[in-house]
Amino acid sequence: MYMRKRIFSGAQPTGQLHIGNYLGAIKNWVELQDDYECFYCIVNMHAITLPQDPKTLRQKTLDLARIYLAAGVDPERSTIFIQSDVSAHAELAWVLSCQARMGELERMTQFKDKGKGNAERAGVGLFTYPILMASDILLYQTDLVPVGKDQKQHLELTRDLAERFNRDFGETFVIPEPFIPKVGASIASLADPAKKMSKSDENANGAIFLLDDADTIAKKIKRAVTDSGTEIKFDETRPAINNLLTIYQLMTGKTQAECEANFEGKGYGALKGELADAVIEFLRPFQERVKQYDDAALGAILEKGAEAAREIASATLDGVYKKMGIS
Ligand code: ATP
Ligand code: LTN
Repeated sequence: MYMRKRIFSGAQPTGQLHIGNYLGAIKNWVELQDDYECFYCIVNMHAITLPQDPKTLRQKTLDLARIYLAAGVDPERSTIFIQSDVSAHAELAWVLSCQARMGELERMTQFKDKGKGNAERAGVGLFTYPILMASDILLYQTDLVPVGKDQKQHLELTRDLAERFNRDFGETFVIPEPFIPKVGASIASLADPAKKMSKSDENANGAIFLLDDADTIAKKIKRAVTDSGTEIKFDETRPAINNLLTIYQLMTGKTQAECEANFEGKGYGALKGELADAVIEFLRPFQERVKQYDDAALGAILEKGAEAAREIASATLDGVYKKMGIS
C-alpha cells in the first residue's frame, strides 16, 4: 500500500496570529495537505512556558483552531488537535529531557530572546521547551515539518535527539526534515526590518494581525519604515522594501518579475497603497470564515483530532518505553 509521508506542525495560542505566521507557516500547511498526511496541533503546553491568563488561554486555544480552519486546513483530510489532549507529548518530553544535554539547550537562540538574557529568572520550561517540540514531532514519526526560519535550530535539535535515541536504543524514530519556504520564511517587522514580525513586538505597528480591520491595516502599512533610495526592487541590502515587496508577492501570487514590473517608475506611496489593498482583499474572506465555526462544531473537530492523534502517539510512546525497559 502507498503510504503518504507525514507532516506535523503547530502554533502557540498566544497573542494574535500575524501575517508572518501565516506566510511563513500556515499557508504551507494548507498547500501540503494534498500530498501528505498532516497533523496540525495547537501547542497550548508550549504557551505556558511564559505566563498566560488561564481564562483567556482556553479562548485563544479555540480561536487558533478557528484560524487554522479559516486558513484552509481541512479537518476531513488533516488532523487538527490540542496538544494537552494527548498526554504522550508531556511523557515523551520527559524521556527526551533525559537524553538532551544542557549544552545543546543553552545554544538555542530563542531561549536567549524570550528569556531576555536573564537565565536566573527564566522559567525552566522555557529552557526545555525545544524538547517538548521534539516530542511533538517525533511521536508522529514525522517526515516533514513546515515552519518559519526561526524554528530551524529547534528542528536540528529534534533531529539530533532522534538520531541519538535511535543509536542508543535501536531504530525508533523517523528523522524529520524541516520545510522552510523559499519566500516568506522570515517576514520582518514593519517598524524595524532588522527584527522578525512577532506577536509580542513592543511596537503595535510592527505586525499586521490576521484579524486587523481594513483601516488598521492601511495605517500600519502607511507607517511602515522604508529604506533610502527610490527603486522598488527585490534587494536584500534594502530590507524594508524587500520585506514589503515579499508580502505583496505572497499576497497576490505574482512572480518577483511581475511585482517589479508593476512598480516600475512608481514611488513608495504607490507600493504602500497597493500593498494595503492586497492585504485587505486577502484577509477579508478569511475574516468572514473565522466567524463560521461555533464552539460545538469546533469541539467535535478537536475531539476527533485528539482521538486520531492519541492512537499514533501512544503506539510510539509504548515502543519507546519498551526499548528503555520501563514498561
Ligand atoms: P511570535 O514570535 O510572533 O510570537 P512564534 O514563532 O513564537 O511567533 P507561533 O505562533 O507558534 O509563534 O509560530 C507559528 C509559526 O509561525 C512557526 O512556524 C514560526 O516559525 C512562524 N513564524 C513566526 N514568526 C514568523 C515571521 N515573522 N515570518 C515567518 N514565519 C514566522
Ligand atoms: N516552537 C514553535 C511551535 C511548535 C512547533 C512544534 C512547530 C511547537 N511544537 C512542532 C512545529 C512542530 C514556535 O514557537 N513557533
